[in-house]
Amino acid sequence: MRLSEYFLPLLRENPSEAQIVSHRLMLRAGMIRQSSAGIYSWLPLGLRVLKKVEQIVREEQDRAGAQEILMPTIQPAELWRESGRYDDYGNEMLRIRDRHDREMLYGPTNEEQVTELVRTSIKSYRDLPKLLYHIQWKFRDEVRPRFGVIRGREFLMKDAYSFDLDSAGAKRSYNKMFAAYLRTFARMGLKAIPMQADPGPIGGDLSHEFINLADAGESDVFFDRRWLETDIPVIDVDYRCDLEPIFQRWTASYAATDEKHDAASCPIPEAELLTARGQEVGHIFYFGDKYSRPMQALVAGPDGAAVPLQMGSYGIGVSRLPAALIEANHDDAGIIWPESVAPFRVGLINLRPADARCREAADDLYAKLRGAGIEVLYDDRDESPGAKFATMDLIGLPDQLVIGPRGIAAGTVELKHRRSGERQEISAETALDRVTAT
Ligand code: 5CA
Repeated sequence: MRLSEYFLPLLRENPSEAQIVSHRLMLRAGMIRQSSAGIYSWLPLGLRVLKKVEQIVREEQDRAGAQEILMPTIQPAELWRESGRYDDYGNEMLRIRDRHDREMLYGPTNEEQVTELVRTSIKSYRDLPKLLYHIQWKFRDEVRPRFGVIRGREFLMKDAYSFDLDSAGAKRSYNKMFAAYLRTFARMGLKAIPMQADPGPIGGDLSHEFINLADAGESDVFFDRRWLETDIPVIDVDYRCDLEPIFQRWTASYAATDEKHDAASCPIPEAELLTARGQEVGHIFYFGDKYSRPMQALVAGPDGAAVPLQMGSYGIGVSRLPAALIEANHDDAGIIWPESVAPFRVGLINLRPADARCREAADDLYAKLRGAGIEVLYDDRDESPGAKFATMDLIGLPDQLVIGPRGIAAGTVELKHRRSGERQEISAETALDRVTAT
């Protein structure tokens, strides 16, 4: 993509409405634009990141055996009356009437809708277990939408739902999602610590939040100091095996959110306990028959008796993640994208587009990078070198390739690694090899 043609509305000044670094940088780097409170448009650069995040989430859901569906954003009120949540949900729910005066709502979550889907399709334990997910926009009329896409009113969520015959089966499904979440966040280079959590309005008695430690976090969290030294790798998981050891391993060190933590019953001594702020990037719940019982989602067990399905639900804040990733990956000059979610792999800068030799060399390298399947943003604009460097640092692509008259004379280009700041003068061929190697 040529920057001269790209829709990248950068902001020079720090926007006054942005209180935290990720919100500031997303606005300045032309990733998002606010439409109204807590509601955003995603511009080309931001949408690329959102899609990469979404794709990693999708691949790991698929790998765990979850099947993708797509349920509507608009739901009928009757379903929520059946579960008893229509009134409970209060002002956070956006309630709508259609032209026939039927009560509808913009879904804040989908437990009811997916339960209705399954109760009319699955009648026997032989069709279990099932794990279904979708990646769909939600609306919650939050009291305080803030921090950009971190707490939006309209936001993109991955929500998965599990259906099992009994609680042992439901725990196996819970463990699958638990392991899938460890892999998902690790692939994004994000350390998201699983913490015991309060299930809130979703319900149930077993629940974990996956928390990215960040000063700008909205939750207070309490955890064993060992977590600071523990990295969460992309673990190998065979989803056909018993995953309880993985669950045990990654919940062995104490970690709990504010609502769940109780100083009196905390199992570790105060000297080992740390407290910090965190951002919730995922939340998983086991709530048994909370929805299946009132909604009569029953299956026949092996003895022929009808029992309510055992269910869990599993959310990831897809549109919150780009911001959480920026909180964890930035410096004074701007964003530093992890490779797996970077909007482009390489930024190519032509320092002197008016110079025929520079243009020829830069066009040639641009063609070769694209030929090698590398996503590249090519700064071919007629701007000062300083402005070009600042733009590339701000938008945070993992590697920068710089072509200028001095390099042309020496037969080299400059390769700058955004995260380390390391620079090398190398031939264009070597640079091509380097960026295609990873
Ligand atoms: N039905 C369950 C799980 S599928 C559910 O709704 N869980 S949740 O309420 O915890 O939301 C799931 C995830 O969505 C959260 O972990 C968080 O990352 C994200 N999320 C929740 N509210 C917002 C919001 N207002 N803006 C952006 N992301 C949000």
